[in-house]
Amino acid sequence: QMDPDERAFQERINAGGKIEPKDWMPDGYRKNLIRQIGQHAHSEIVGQLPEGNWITRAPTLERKAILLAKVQDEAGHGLYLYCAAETLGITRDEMFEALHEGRMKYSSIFNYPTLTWADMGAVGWLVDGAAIMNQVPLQRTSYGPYARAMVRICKEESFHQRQGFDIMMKMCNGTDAQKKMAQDALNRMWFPSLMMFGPSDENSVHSEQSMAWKIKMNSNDELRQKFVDQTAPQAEYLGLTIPDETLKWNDKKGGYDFAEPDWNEFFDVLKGNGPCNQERLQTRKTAWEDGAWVRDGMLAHAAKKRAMKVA
Ligand code: FAQ
Repeated sequence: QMDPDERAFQERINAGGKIEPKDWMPDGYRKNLIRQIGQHAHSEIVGQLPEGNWITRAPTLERKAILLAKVQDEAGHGLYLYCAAETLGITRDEMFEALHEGRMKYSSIFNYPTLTWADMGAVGWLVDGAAIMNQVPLQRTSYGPYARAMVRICKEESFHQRQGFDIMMKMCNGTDAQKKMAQDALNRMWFPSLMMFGPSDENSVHSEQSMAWKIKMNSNDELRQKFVDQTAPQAEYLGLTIPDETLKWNDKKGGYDFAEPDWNEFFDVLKGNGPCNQERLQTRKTAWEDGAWVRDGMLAHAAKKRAMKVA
């Protein structure tokens, strides 16, 4: 028997209503949202690292300016998302602590290295492409602050995706060596990009409840299929080959058949054993420790100002 508060809450969600920070909400709704928004925020912040790696080595001034702006946008996305999570009663410090202690995750994709300039193209094209596929529906998510944060984030992500595709086009129309680099980046990024949508529906622990609460609007497999359907023709346009021999248009289902990623690899990366997990987490911890003097200084300044007001 559903509690009357919970029933009213579910009815409001079913009718397309938004839940706002001060509204009553079930404990599980709050917890699940903190988990998802917090992990999303961490992904944006950790997600700066693979591309940050190439800012100093961008091939032209224009490419450098674009990449710098893109990486800065990701910082902004992280900050709006931390704010959205804070409206649910968790502090930013608590979320950082959970990240640093391995109690909160960030997207598996950022545990892979970016080895060549073509990876900047592949990340924008595929990783931002997958992110948009997942985030456009989240603009209609039931929690108001999260839905509103998604509107601006999606606009910026579309620009990111276009800039990635533009790098790929340039490289694919370049020398043989450049085209080879583009193909190599696609080969390495393809399956990790498919993993961004999460485990298959049957192994997704949160999907059912999250979809009932409209914290999530689509299942992991639904979005993965849409991503493949969108991306396969783009690869063809670039003259690149997706590293999946089974990839084939299926007229009956109106979508592509494709190979699943290696789920053992996925769960292993989640456990911390991906190629860059340790490096990424250590970079974040070091940044936090190195920033301690700034936080201390600001707190001391605020305390001094407060004391002056009292006096
Ligand atoms: N990586 O039950 P489910 C970006 C975990 S975009 C790591 O299916 P759920 C932009 C999951 O947390 C990337 N962990 O989970 C950018 C859960 O573990 P938990 C971020 C994953 O939440 C681009 C367990 O597996 N986007 O950053 C992954 O219903 C370029 C069971 O899974 C978002 O976060 C994974 N790939 O569905 C930045 C979007 N998949 O928490 C820089 C919002 C699953 O119980 C450069 N989030 N897990 O310990 C979502 O839509 C969902 O949370 C999913 C996962 C779809 C990611």
